[in-house]
Parts: sequence; structure tokens; C-alpha cells
Amino acid sequence: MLDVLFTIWSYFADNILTQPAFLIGFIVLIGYILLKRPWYDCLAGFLKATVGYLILAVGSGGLVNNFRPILTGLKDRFNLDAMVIDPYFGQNAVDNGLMETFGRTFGDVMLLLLIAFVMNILLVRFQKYTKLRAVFTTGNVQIQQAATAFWILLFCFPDLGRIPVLLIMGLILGLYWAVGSNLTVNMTQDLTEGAGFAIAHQQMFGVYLAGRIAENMRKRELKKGKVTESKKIEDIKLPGFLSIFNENMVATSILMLLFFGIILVVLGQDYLVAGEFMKPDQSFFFYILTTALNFAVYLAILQLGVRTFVSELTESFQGISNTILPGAVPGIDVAATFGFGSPNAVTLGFLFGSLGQFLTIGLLILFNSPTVVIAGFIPLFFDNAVIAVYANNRGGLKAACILPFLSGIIQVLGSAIFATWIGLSPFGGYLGMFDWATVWPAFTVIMKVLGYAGIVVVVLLLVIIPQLQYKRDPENYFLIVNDYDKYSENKENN
Ligand code: ASC
Repeated sequence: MLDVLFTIWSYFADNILTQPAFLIGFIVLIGYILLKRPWYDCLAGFLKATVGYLILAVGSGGLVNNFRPILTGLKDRFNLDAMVIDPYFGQNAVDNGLMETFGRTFGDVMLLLLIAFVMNILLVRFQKYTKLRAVFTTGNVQIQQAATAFWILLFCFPDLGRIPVLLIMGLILGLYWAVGSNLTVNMTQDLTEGAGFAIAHQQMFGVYLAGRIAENMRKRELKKGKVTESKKIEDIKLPGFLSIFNENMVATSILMLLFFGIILVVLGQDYLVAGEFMKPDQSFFFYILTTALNFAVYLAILQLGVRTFVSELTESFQGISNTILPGAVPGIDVAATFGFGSPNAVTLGFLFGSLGQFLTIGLLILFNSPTVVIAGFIPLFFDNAVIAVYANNRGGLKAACILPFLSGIIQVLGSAIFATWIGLSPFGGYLGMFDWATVWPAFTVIMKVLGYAGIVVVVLLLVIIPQLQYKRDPENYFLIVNDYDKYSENKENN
């Protein structure tokens, strides 16, 4: 009996829970069914949501697959013994090092996902007490996080048995997903003008922090009388020839041509031919041009994907939030936010984040750090671009440049120190995303120092966060997800 249940569960976990496109598709389907739409509307909604999400994945996957090898190429080109910060490299490092370091393997990922997912839903169902509003649906990153969290727990409590590990991790991870995603609800509703979703990814605390700092930067500027109108990127109109940068596709193409042009020239034609990046008889110039312009291509695909599925999700989720999960929003992939606000913020965030990361990597090499880091594309792009999108939305251009730059520094320094400490760096990779270079190292320190009491402290800290958020504005806290128009009205009257 249990076997049958487990087979059914595994099938669901493998094909739906860890495949966000289908999970979102089915959420839309259920939403429309609950709204009692005709069957053909339900089918159409399911298809549009799934196809839209798959398009988004083509965009973000295209970016990752094309540009990650170029960045990690720097490692081979200069024979660096370095750790790559990238979620997939981080997951491999955990897989490769678990046996050697802790004498264990991690076969319980799916079970853990079940526990944490149920935990997340319950936390939202009992919203009256927990004040949590978001359900994490991004399965691909949940697996990476589960692997790294497993390592962290074993590092803190090497003797923990299989079941306690699963339960403690289910609790802490489930809470991190619910609390982190919930942190981004208000800012995301503001950014998207009520699209009805939150971020479920690897920099949720980072986004919230950046948003708050950006708000304060803006307030200070206003107080000093330095600015009177909005300094958001989309409101700045560049004059003369610079006006071509107002258009995102042009700006991205030019900036990426410079950025990847320099890196590709540094890697050199010989290296690129030997590594089968380009064909021996290909023109180096046109290879660089094509590669750089592809950045703009994949960004455009990504944005098309967002436009395709977000409106379906917004509409259908009301079926769910009116019935089984009142006051809830789905937490989805961070790339969905790139379809909102200023598209140029995405490009700027990536570039300023790179500046911060490369500068810090240079310093690590200069000071003979025991662990040298190689920039991975995913932290570089997805973290810093989203930080810029929210910073721009809440603070303007200046915040959208400074905050990703600082984030780049933090990602490298935090990951280098943390991965060295917990013994992951010799295995070549670390997750490296913002929260995993800041919040999770902090949790680890607490648990390592306080032992089992540390687990209680971490759980309490996480539980308190949504309570504090609620306290700041009880009147609008649930209204912002339940009735965004009414919320906007309230805001305007104040
Ligand atoms: C990640 C990860 C990915 C990307 C993707 C961004 O952290 O594992 O595959 O970011 O989710 O769209």
C-alpha cells in the first residue's frame, strides 16, 4: 500500500512538482475549474500557462547555457584552481562530496520536497496565525537548496539520523520558502501592479533588503531636495545619440557586445576553437557579434514567456485564493519579474553585479585567498538583475546601480568564506546565490554555535519575520493580495 502511494508520489514529484512549467499549468487548470469556467477555457488556460512558462525557460536556459561556459572558461584559460558559484555546480559539489565528507548519500530529496511543500501550504492555510501568504512553486531551485541545506545540517549535526534530518530540514526549508517568498509579496504587487504573484527563488531576502534600502535612498534624496520627480530608469530620456539606449534591445546589444567582447578576446580565438565554442574557419568578429546579440535574443524570449503565462496565472489563481487557500499568491521563478518595470534595469543590474564580482575575485587572487571563486552566470545575472529591477522601482537609477554592485561583492565574499568553512569548496562549486551567501551562512553560525537550541532560534527568527511585516501595516497586509485595486485606492487617499 505504502509502495503504491510512494510510486504515485514519485511520479507527481518527478513530473510536476519539480517541473515548474507543469506545476504552474496545473495550478491554472485547478484555478479555472474552481472558478467553474467551461472545460475549453480550462484547457486553454492550462496550455497557455504551461507553454508560456516553457518559453520563459527557453529564454532563461538559453542565457545560462550560452554564457555560463564563457565565464567558467576563464577558469581553464588561466589554470585557476577555483570554485564556481552557480546553483548547478553547487548541487554537483554536494553530490560529489557527501560520501567522502560525511559518509552519506542523499536519496531523500523527493521526500523532503513533499514535507516542505506540505509544510508551506499548511503555513499559508493557517495564515490567520502565521501571516504567510505565498506558496513556493519553483521546483528546480528547491532541489538545489535541499542539497545544500542537507550539507549544512550535517556540518552542524554530523550524528543526526535520517528521519531527524528530514524533519528538521523540512521544517527549516519549508519555513524559509514560505517566509522568503512572503517577504517579496508587497514589493512584487507594486512592481507588477497587482499581477498576484511573489518571488520563489534564491535571493528573496536580498530582494526585500534591496527594496528597503532603495526606498530609503529615495527618501533621503527627496528630503535633501535633490530630486523632485521620479528618477526611475524608464523615466529618464537620454538625449542625442544616447537616446538609442532608451530602447532595451539596442542598449542590451551594445553593452553585451562590450562586456562579452572583452571576455571573449581575453579567452582568445585559440582557446575558443580548442574548446569547440567556435569553428576553426569561423570569423572571430562575427562569432563575438552573434554571441553578444544572442543575449538580447534570449532576454526577448524570456519576456515573451512572462507575458504569455502571467495573465492566465493572475486570473485563474483567484479560483484558488477564493476557496482552498484564501489570501494566497503563488511564488514563481524570479525571471517572471523581468517582464515588469524597466527592462534596462535587468541589463544594468547584470553589469554592475559583474563589476562587483570581478573586483572581489581580483582581490581574492591578489591576497592569495585559499579559495578562489569563478563567477557563475546564474548568480551574476538572475540575482543582480532582479535586485536592480526592485531597486529601480523603489529608489531609481542610482539604487539600481549601487545595490547590484554591492550584491556582487557580497555573493563572492560570502560564498568564498562560507564554502571554505563548511568544507564544500574543494568539491568545486557552491550555490552562490544572494541568500545563500548571507542568510544561510548566518543560520549556520547560529546552529553551529548553539547546537540544537540554534535550530529553535532559526525557526523562531523565521516565524517572527511575517509577524513584523504584518504589524507595519495590518490594514493593507492582506488587502494587497485580495483586492489590489482597493489597496491602491487606499494608498492614494492617504
Ligand atoms: C536558478 C536555477 C535556474 C535559474 C532559473 C532562472 O537558480 O537553478 O535554473 O535560476 O530558475 O530562471
